Amino acid sequence: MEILVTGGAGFIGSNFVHYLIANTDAHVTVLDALTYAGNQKSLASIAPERLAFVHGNICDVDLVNTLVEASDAVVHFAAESHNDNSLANPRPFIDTNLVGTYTLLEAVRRSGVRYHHISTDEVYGDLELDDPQRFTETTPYNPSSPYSATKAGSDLLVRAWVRSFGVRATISNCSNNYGPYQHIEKFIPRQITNVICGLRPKLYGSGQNVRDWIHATDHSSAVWQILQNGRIGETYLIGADGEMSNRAVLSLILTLMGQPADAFDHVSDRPGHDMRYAIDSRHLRTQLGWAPSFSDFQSGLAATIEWYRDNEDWWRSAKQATEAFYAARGQ
Ligand code: NAD
Ligand code: TDX
Repeated sequence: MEILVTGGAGFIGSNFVHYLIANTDAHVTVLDALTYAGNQKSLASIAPERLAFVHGNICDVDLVNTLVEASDAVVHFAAESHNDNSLANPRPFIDTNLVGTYTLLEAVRRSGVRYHHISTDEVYGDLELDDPQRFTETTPYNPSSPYSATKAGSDLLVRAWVRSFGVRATISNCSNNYGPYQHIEKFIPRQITNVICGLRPKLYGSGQNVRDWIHATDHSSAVWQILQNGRIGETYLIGADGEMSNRAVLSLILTLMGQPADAFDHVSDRPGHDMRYAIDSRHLRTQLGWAPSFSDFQSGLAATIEWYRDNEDWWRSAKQATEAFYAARGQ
């Protein structure tokens, strides 16, 4: 099987490629523009006979058509993925998340190739801390940020291309991922690398905000399950019952790294900051028999901390620019 993975040099895309190499016989082609968020080192350990790397943009119609026609399936991870960047400059989010997805949809429409679309729980907006509800496949879309609005728009394009043109597509909306190869702009690796660098971790606002954490390997196994056995046209929510407040996650990082649990700074809150995400993944679990394998967040987090300690050459060159971006925003 020939699988085209867009965004395979990014955080979750590279974890998915490693999952495919370890658990299937598939040959993988990665299409990645190597933006600030892409890192080819994340794929360096993979044997060249299993992986082809194409440096290119998902908005490049001719390139996308050629690569899609040569594939049995497309799994689309490529995106501008960071909420804070979308607040500073939304334009790349329109181009990549909307026009890029449109370009891929037109290619699979022409060729009939199977397509899986990677999306986020943020399309549903947020929940109150005490709301007994969690997001399900029928929760109305209500995105808050330019990032989540473009992801919501891309999901709706997929649904329209399935209904109007018979494209063979599935969609998954996953909660917050953690694990190796995550860019240090994101919450968990930012705080881990701050501690390693002797900088104080930074908590937005009160830190009561809740995220629903899942290991990137569990996200990958769910996507592989959906690609093989998911029903065309369906949406699957992926989550591992990992709700935790940002403050609790940060205290755990500090404790695991031998620091006092309160050795962090409160900084300006994110404008429009979503309060809580929570996923009800029963549809995926009952229909496709999927279950996560990382059930202990503390040990998964400890392994992630070790990975950033052991792989300083992977992230060090991005640290100064990342912190300069946040410093200019008072964060
Ligand atoms: P990331 O920012 O780490 O990686 C994105 C990758 O896409 C990078 O390698 C980048 O170079 C590439 N890319 C960006 N624009 C491109 C373009 N125009 N053409 C080709 N390649 C391009 O992102 P991530 O955190 O790995 O997220 C991957 C996907 O998963 C996204 O679609 C995101 O919305 C979704 N998602 C992420 C999370 C999370 O917690 N990180 C949760 C749910 C869903
Ligand atoms: O320094 C920080 N301090 C802080 O308190 C950073 C970078 C973040 N935060 C907070 C904001 C969020 O409540 O931590 C939480 C997580 O922040 P991010 O890592 O930026 O993730 P989030 O905004 O929740 O979005 C993530 O999950 C859904 C991914 O970045 C998205 O791509 C995905 O769709």
